[in-house]
Formats: sequence, C-alpha cells, structure tokens
Amino acid sequence: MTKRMRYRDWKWLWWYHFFLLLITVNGQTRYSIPEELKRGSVSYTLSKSECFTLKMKELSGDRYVPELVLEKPLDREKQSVHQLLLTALDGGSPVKTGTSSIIVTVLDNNDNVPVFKRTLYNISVPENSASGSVLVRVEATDADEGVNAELEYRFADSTPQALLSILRMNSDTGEIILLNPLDYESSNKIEISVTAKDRGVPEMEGHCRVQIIVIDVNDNVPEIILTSKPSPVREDAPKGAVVALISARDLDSGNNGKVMLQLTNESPFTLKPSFSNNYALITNGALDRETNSEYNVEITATDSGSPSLSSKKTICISIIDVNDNPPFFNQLSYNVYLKENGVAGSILYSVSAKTLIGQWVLSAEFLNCFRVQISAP
Ligand SMILES: [Ca+2]
Ligand SMILES: [Ca+2]
Ligand SMILES: [Ca+2]
Ligand SMILES: [Ca+2]
Repeated sequence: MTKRMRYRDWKWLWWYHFFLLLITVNGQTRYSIPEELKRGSVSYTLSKSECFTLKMKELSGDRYVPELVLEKPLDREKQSVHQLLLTALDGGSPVKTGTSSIIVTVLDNNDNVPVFKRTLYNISVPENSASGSVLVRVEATDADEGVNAELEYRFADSTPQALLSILRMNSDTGEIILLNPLDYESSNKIEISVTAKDRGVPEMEGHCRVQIIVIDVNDNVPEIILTSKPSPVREDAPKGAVVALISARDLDSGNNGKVMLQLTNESPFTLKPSFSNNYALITNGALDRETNSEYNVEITATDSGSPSLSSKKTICISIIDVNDNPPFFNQLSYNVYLKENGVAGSILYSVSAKTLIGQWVLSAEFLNCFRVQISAP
C-alpha cells in the first residue's frame, strides 16, 4: 500500500465515520471502518479516549473491520468535539504506520433545563416609580445550544390578573416592566413566579421567584377628623375644659404617616395630645363672651414626611353667656332736691341702669315716702 493510497483511503474513511457515528445498536453507538482486512495484515490502535474504543468486527471469510465503539454516553455540554487519532500498523519489519484524525462532533440534545442566576430576586421599589420603568431583569442560562438554549421569559400561568395589569415581562430580555403605578397602601409586597422556557423539543423550563418590596412615599395628605362635634363653651369655663375631640389620620407609614396637629392662630384654646394621634381641644385662657362670642379655631395637620404634607380645618366654637356683669348706673349717686308738701305720685327724678350689652335692668327699693316707678327706656 503506497503512501498516496493510504491517504485516499483514510480520507474516505473519515467521512464514512462521520455519517455512521450516530447509529445506535443495543445501546452502543457503533462506528464502522469499512475496509475489509485479512487478519494479521494490519492492526489498529486508537488514541486514548474515555468515550471511544476500537473493536475488530469479524466478517465472513476470516475478514475483519475495525469498529469505533461508543463506551459511555456523550455529553455535548462537557465535550462537544472529540479528536481521535487512529493508527494503522502493518505487519512488516520495520513496522510502517499510517494515521488518520477522527473528529467526532457531538450534536446537541435538549437535555438541560434553563437555570436562573438567582432562585429569588429581591428588589425594593418606591411606590411612585414611573410607569414604563424596568424594575428588575431576571436572567437564565441554558447549557444546550441553538434553539435548545433559546429562552423565552414569562410570568407563571398562575399569576393573578391583578398583577398582570401592573407588571409586564419582556419575553426576550427578562426585564420586568412597570405598567401601572404601585400603591404601597394597597400592597407593600409583590411576589411573582417567572418561567424561562427553551425552544427545544421537548421544551424544558426553569423557574425563579421575584419579590418586589414597595417602599412607601409620602403621597397621602394627613386628615383631621372631628371625633366629637365641638360643643358651645360657657364663658366661665375653667382652663382645661374639653371643647372637642379630634384625631389625625395619615394613610402613609413611618414618618410619612406621623402627624402633628397644631393651632394656626392665637386663641384661648389649645390641643392636648392623648393616645395615638388623638387630641382634645381644651380651653387655655379666659373667655369673655362680651368680647368674643364665637371663635374660628384653625387646626393644621402636618406629617413628618420629606417633603411633608399638611391640611387645615376650621372649627367654630360658640361661647355661652354667663351672667358675669352687674348692671351699672350712669352715676354713682344722685342728689334729688324736693319741695315739701309735694303731690303724691308725681315723678321726682329719672335714673337708669344697664348691663354691658345695653339691656335695661331696673330694680326698686321702697322707702317710707317714695317708690320707684319703672317705665320703658
Ligand atoms: Ca444538550
Ligand atoms: Ca435546554
Ligand atoms: Ca404612601
Ligand atoms: Ca403622609
């Protein structure tokens, strides 16, 4: 066999090997080298391989062919190409050899599940995040190749419709996009399952979970609630008398929901804090109905958010009159000069007394010789 002939034969054999590689018989992939040989004329050795061995197959007429036999399953993901060297040795002296390189390319099978980089994605997002913003990007890899590793991301089939109206998945990139505003006050945590599915046959899928913690933003104005209607107050009410019960409410959390009430203007009233966000509006100074018969008390509620929000409420308080002003005469004393022998019943002198609000108040004291006649002013 000339060197040229050997080369041609080996070249042909290489292609033959290539096409026969995936023929599986009894669980073994066999690879036949078709040149029929007389026993002892040529022997073969194969370079060391974990997966392949060489066996001589007996044909009829004392003829043999070398077979490349697969000894253990191939795994493309561990080794996609096996480079073997087949050596043929003749029986001469000295021994002559010829070699052929056998390259075995392992075709992919969809035997790998997509695997997410993290099984749980934990993210925090402020509730005022803009619609259209990307909240998180989940990412999975698939050890296969081609369509067996092409991934499509989806929310799990069991995802509630309410969540699907808030979040959208970009099936190609794995980006989770905010569709509609979040609301911390309605839901401060969102949990959603995500699937990555390859396009192999049969398809395989991997899973992960995404937990979105919604961060509170100060988006609720504090409210002032009258727990009890303000009752009219006597003008002689002592300091500390309760006029109304007031509470404050803010739907936000933490400092965003921490409310402080205070009176905006000077008045003879003050707010006394009681238990959590409850206040009593009490008197804090002397009242005088004759000076002020009604007070419009403005209360401001301010939360501790940043920036803080506030609201106002005006409460009208009526002052009840108390008889705290004695009537007074125009003069402290009156000197009346009378002639003796006056006619009984004749008017001698007119005096008047009135209160601070101008009401006439008359009283009479009878003496031996005089009486007071009351007449309209
Ligand atoms: Ca594979
Ligand atoms: Ca796969
Ligand atoms: Ca909020
Ligand atoms: Ca608030």
